[in-house]
Amino acid sequence: MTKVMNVAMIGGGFMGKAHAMAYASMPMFFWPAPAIPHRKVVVDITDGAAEDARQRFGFDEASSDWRSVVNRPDIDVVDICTPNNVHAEIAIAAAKAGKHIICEKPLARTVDEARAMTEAAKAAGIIHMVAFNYRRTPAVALAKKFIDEGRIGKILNFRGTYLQDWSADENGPLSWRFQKKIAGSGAVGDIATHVVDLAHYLVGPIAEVIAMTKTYVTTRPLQQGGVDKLGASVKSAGVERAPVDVDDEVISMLRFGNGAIGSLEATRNAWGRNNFITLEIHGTKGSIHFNYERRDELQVMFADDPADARGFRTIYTGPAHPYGGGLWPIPGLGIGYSETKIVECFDFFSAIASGKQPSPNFEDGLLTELVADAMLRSGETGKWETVG
Ligand code: SOE
Repeated sequence: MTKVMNVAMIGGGFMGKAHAMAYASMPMFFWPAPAIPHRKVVVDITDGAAEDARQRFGFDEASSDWRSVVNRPDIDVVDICTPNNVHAEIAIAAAKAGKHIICEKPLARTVDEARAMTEAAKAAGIIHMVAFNYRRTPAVALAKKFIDEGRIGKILNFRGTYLQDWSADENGPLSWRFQKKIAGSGAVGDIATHVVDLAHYLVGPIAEVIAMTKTYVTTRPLQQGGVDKLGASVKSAGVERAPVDVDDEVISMLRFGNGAIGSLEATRNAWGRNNFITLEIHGTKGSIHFNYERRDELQVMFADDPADARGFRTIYTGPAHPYGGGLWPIPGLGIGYSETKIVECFDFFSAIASGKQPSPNFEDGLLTELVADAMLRSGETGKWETVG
């Protein structure tokens, strides 16, 4: 009999939707499943919001008191889908209560918080994971396989971008993502960290950065009705505006510990770019290119191909590729954001079943936070900053 594990999900917003969907779907894709996640309790900030989330996302119970929920003996897993400002408090309490934890990215607002969470998780001996889901795209995992097999050779250069446009409208409301006390930082913490995580996964640890950060829109209309709408324009006339105190954009050069060099750009103000995560990696034996907006494809060039056939080839991921056994049976049927979350859920419960930490775990999340911190420092000093 496959083990059933009770999940308490804290936060019933956008990420709550993604995680609840993954809990329901994971065993349908990956069977036999490493465990069956049972949607036991969902927590939100009011009883009404929690009850809404319970009905919508299929949980047994609703609560507005995360503290009592994380201490319940019948809860096996705590899932943190809240804004960043409460990640540390919830994770530390859940670790002390001996629960396995999956936490949305970025791990925390600051290095100090990320370090405290990592220490608590390690001391408790629980399984911990940070939800950097883009590693879970089969084409990205295939890139990792080619790199690990040496088929690209020694990696020389990494170029990564994450471009979106949901904050390009200056009348988009002041979501918590524009407030340092809640988010920690702007594009750096929210989306550059995804690219840092991918760079760490594919290339290795980043050792030094030099970065420019920029805030284009310095005030925004206050959110109406407390709803966290991403990018939805509000009528600015008569709506009180408040300061934005985080970065809109970061451009950084990177030095990796293994000698590779690279660059990273992240912005949420690039009109026309929706979820434009691109990676290009050049090695001594070939190159790799990936664009999340064409996420079923990996572009690969092998330099030892005959001269008359040399060039990028397009591989459509399917059953022959990572996670292919669980996902769809024919290449080209296509995956979406949901599947990356289903794979993430599979990897998390596989880690619990095997007792081996998954990656990225809180230690990896802390390393990413250290890079983000170095970028923010460099944005101030204009100098190369060491990570750590
Ligand atoms: C907003 O930039 C956002 O929701 C990020 O917070 C997510 O991590 C990203 O996957 C999609 O965009």
